[in-house]
Amino acid sequence: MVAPSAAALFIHVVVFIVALCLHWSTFANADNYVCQPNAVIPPSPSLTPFVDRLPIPPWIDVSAGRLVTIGAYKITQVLHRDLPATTLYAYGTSAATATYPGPTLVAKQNIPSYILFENHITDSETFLVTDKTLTWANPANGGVPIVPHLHGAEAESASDGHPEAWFTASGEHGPKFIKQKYEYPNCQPPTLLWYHDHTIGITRNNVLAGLTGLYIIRSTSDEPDYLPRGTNEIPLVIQDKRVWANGSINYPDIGISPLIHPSWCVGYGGDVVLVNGKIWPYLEVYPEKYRFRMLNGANSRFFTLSLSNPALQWIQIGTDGGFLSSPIYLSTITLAPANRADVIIDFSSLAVGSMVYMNNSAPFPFPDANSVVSPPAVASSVMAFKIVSRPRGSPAQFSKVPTRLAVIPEPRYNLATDVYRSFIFNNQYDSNGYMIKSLINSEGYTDPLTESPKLGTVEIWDFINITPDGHPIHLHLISFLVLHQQAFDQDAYTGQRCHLEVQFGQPGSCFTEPPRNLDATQIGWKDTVTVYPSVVLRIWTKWSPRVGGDFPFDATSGPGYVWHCHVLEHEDDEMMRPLVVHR
Ligand SMILES: *[C@@H]1O[C@H](CO)[C@@H](O)[C@H](O)[C@H]1NC(C)=O
Ligand SMILES: *[C@@H]1O[C@H](CO)[C@@H](O)[C@H](O)[C@H]1NC(C)=O
Ligand SMILES: [Cu+2]
Repeated sequence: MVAPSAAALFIHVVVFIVALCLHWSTFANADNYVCQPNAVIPPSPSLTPFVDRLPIPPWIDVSAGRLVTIGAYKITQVLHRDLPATTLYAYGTSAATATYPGPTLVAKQNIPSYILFENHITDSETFLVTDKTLTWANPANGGVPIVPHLHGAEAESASDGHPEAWFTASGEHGPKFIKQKYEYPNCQPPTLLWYHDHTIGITRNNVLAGLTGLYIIRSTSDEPDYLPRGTNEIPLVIQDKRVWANGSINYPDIGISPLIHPSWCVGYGGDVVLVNGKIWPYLEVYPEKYRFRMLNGANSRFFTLSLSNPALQWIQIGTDGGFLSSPIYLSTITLAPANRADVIIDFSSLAVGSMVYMNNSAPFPFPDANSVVSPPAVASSVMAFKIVSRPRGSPAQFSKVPTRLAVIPEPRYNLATDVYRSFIFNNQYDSNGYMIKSLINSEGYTDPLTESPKLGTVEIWDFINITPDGHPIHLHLISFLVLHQQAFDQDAYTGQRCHLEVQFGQPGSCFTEPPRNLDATQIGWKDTVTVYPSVVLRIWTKWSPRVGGDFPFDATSGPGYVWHCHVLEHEDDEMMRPLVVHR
């Protein structure tokens, strides 16, 4: 590891001291989590798993250059055979066809798509309680403000779904609103993106209510044509919820520190897992290869996914930002909120009639479940696969696992000349020791802009996590590469008995290990990466398009971008910072 520049060191030390001043005495009850003991969140009714067929959201081709209109509607949808219909907010082309998750929008590389987003939700306020003590949209005329963000897209900021670019059904706009007709140039490698609501202070409500959908960029040049396709390419939107017996979503309405934030909770742990909007569904598959385009669309929950048949492995071919350089074979895949995985499962050795279960073993909260959560937010089942034979006369699909996929460049940088920034993730606690905020260098969304990278330059960012939680950090506009992570002694660091500027092995270093090799969740192009507690994670950013050259839009114009934690409860309570690029 190369030592940071003198200027960077100076900034780092200042930040360190500020963080200590505010938070020195506040680590006591760090693991009092979610909404305990102030609110008891009852479990969902007991439901039989694997009785509903996996729905496939409608596909909409957005590559024809025509304007596609996607509205947000209030709908009801049956989430499980034995539950009454649930009230949701959902995207679709009409009230009658809106679905949770919304339609999968399919774009072609280098062909712009034009989406007009509309808000048809006429409720006077969201049906999941709004915590009005947070920084939030707060429309003067009421209503449910929405603003869709296409996660992972290289897009102009006026089309990026800035948190303050919201709009209501009655036509009221947030202060950063420019337009509702968004343009996505799709000038980036083929991958799975997703669109979801991003409204300031109520993103967690709107996403849990159903405002989520997938967006695929396809490429004829950069994507092998022999991958599993058609009926053998299946999108999987994985989310957790808690439901009442009447079908309604159970989201706590009393917060962990109600005198400060009446209903805000530090996380949301559901006890049922939905895939494509059904609780514990099943999918019939032929004994062939399948390509699954998986998204963790949960508010807070991480998933560590495994397959119950030991003959099967995950063959991961892609991550958030597109293809890996070559496939990796894994027994588990961990997805933080907002992470995607492009995987192949080869069912061809399995007998017709057999079942395969997709299970989850990630702790909640992540990565340390030793917190007070009642009842335990266990969600170990995800979905099932039933092997069935192809109908007579229908030929098996030929497909294969590629050996080489994409060229991932070697990240080049020079800490003496490139901009270096470091960020300490710290929590704020109330006088009883209950967490009330997650912050970045003790700053939240409304604090002044500090991240303004120059177009075309490389910047090295260090994320230093002194909280008990893993934070999936998402940057808008660009994808990045992880350089490494290193564990450090959190107590010694916060007690100022050591330094992160000193390399591992040198006297006075806080590091407890040399820089680690990347794990499977860190390789390839990322737009969201998890920073574990007591870890410094270093990323390489380049503020230009992935394919090189200049952005096909003015990235410096419009309301700008944001970067934030993708635990939506954290994002909604200030773990988000403005991001504006300059020339
Ligand atoms: C569903 O049940 C919960 C818990 O009893 C209640 O708070 C909620 O109002 C009910 N929702 C509807 C739509 O009846
Ligand atoms: C996976 O899920 C299935 C179905 O719910 C269950 O029978 C099995 O025990 C689970 N396996 C593990 C390792 O948890
Ligand atoms: Cu977080």
